[in-house]
Amino acid sequence: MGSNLGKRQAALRAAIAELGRIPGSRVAAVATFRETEPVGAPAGSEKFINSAVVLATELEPAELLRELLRIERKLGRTREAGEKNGPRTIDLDLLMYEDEVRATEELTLPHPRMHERRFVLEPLAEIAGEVRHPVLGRTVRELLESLPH
Ligand code: PH2
Ligand code: MG
Ligand code: MG
Repeated sequence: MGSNLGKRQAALRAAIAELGRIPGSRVAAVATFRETEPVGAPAGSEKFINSAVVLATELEPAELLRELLRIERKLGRTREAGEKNGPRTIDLDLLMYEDEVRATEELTLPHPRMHERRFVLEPLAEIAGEVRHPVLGRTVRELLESLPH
């Protein structure tokens, strides 16, 4: 999860509360909030606050994704046409779902860029360091340790 627009910490806290209200779901772990430099975002973008959560859920991946998009909208996320990586009040990305591997138009699992992003791997390692990436065959901790410095 990330935010680089408006009240960033409040947006993350509100998102965590909403995640816990998804039917059949429970927030099992929350990583420390970290301020991070924007990666691949338009020049002059504000810093992000990033975190990650482990969600225990009975929902299927596609159902869960719909809930994440609903929460993004509820918390004021807008998507400007043609504006890739524009500033966002809240971004909720589904990184991994058990050992699920898929690439459909609506959802790619694991998240295709998670293994190259420190702002993802650092919080994730804190709460799910021993979870193994089902395509790369390495744990989150190993992926973090192999990032270039
Ligand atoms: N999200 C992006 C693009 N760049 N940079 C940081 N630091 N944190 C993010 O969450 C982030 C980003 C696309 O979603
Ligand atoms: Mg994202
Ligand atoms: Mg997103």
